[in-house]
Amino acid sequence: MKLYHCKDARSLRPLWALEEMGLDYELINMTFPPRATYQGYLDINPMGTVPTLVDGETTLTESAGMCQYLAEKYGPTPLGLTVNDAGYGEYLNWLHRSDATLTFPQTLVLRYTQLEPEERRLPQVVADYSQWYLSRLRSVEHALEGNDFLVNNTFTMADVAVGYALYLGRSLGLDERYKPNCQAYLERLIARPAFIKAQSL
Ligand SMILES: N[C@@H](CCC(=O)N[C@@H](CS)C(=O)NCC(=O)O)C(=O)O
Repeated sequence: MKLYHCKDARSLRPLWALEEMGLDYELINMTFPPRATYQGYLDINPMGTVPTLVDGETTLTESAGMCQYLAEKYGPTPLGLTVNDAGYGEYLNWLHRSDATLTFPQTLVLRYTQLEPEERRLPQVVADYSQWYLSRLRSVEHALEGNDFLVNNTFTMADVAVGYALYLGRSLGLDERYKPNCQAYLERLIARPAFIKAQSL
């Protein structure tokens, strides 16, 4: 398996998942944005986004989908729930929410605070989408009431996927506005040896 990665990008999700599962992989470390810096990347992933996971004939370009794929293809593992498990629906909901709802607004914050040149920065977009993200985070705060993890109070790929969204928020300075359950959850997740290893690569 080959994982195309940029430091601290969404590729940290599958990289962390690979480390949690103890799987073998080849890591291709690229400079962001790889469509401009890594020759031939658009042939591997025509969108030019990070991550890309290539496993034999299979190519995935969605980070939360990769976490699910790894658990299902290379499990069984307690990190992945399957259709007959209690909490399966919630688990899928978190996996999808992690990117579609929680990371998406942060990409606007990142773009209009850091990636665009000064003259194209948009403080109103930053303020609106920071608030958007923090409002959606209420779902996480609520799920963690009395729980250490999101589903069945057991660490799963849902925590990898959602945990990365919280970690990204920290890099944007949004964690100062996290509520106590989210703050403690993020600390718990980033103290895991597999996270520490993945983040260091
Ligand atoms: N939904 C995709 C989004 C991938 C994505 O947009 N990645 C960002 C980096 S974290 C990226 O490649 N941005 C550069 C671009 O869109 O050109 C996923 O979860 O993997």
